[in-house]
Amino acid sequence: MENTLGLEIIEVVEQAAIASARYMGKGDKDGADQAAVEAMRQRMNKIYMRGRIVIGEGERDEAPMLYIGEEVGICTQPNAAEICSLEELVEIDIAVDPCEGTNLVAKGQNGSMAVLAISEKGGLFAAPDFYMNKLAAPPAAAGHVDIRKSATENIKILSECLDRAPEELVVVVMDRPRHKELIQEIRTTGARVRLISDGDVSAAISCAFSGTNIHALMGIGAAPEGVISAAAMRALGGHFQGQLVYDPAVVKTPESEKWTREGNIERLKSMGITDPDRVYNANELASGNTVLFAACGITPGTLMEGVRFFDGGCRTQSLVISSVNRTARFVDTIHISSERPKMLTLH
Ligand code: VTB
Repeated sequence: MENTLGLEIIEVVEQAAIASARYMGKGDKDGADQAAVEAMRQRMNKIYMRGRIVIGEGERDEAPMLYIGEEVGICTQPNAAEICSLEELVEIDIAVDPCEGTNLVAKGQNGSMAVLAISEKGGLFAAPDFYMNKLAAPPAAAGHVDIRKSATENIKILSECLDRAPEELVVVVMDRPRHKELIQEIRTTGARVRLISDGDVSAAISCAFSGTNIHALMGIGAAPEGVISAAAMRALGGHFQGQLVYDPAVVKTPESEKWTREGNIERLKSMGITDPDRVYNANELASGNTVLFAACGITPGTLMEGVRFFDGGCRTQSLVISSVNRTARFVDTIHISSERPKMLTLH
């Protein structure tokens, strides 16, 4: 599964990123998202596989493409039996976020990417559309920091594990009113805070790499993005924990106001989640034997370059991570779209 798919999924995220990058800076976040979704779906449906979307653009009735439960890949098409030896094929679960950071693309800001994670059936936690409290940290701190501890305690542990003073640590937090106290607490320890408007997948994964100047991600983002981050962090050996947020008082949005705390606990129960307070780690969120992760920068980020167009083509940078091979592969690609481009860009 990993070798062939590993190559194909690079193209899936590349195509989504290129399509979305056309919308960069246009102030049209829905356009940026839709372009990524269409391109991702089109390329995915050319792969020789039997895939099913477990994290996608929403429920079937609210998303025309890449909805949860949608079957993707050549071997799910009506004439599949003629092309594919179905009984030999491993069924695959796929989590997608074709345009992670639609606002970033719309505003031409850094940090957006096309991203997906793949595993065998049942290998990815089918996260409900809830918020999730997250903690990501470098491999050296994995298993030492703990989301149940305070930010102050975790920064002390991080400082010991990385052998750095708190002043030399940078914690990424989403710039939201819900994080006012968290931000204050982190600053009090001496650590520095990098506030982001969107895109916590990139921030979480950046914790695993030195040179990004990101040492932790703390705070609340969306649960589906948490699963995708966990898929990468599991293979990288980084720390990732997530805890679902079911109390509407914690994150106030027009949607969350429709629900009560008890109502949310019931909703989770109906999805098979009986302990709403459970803390999930990376291995539980991405538990499959084989977990693959692929991302391609739309706008530039801490991990990857964005899409760079030139006359006759473009250049992309992607990251493919495999839990089996334990590889994090940065892939640089030139896409040639004209018969005779003026020149190919080297960087
Ligand atoms: C979160 C975060 C994502 O959107 O989902 C955020 O996980 C939305 O948060 O990375 P709010 O509802 O608080 O605005 C992203 O930033 C981009 O999809």
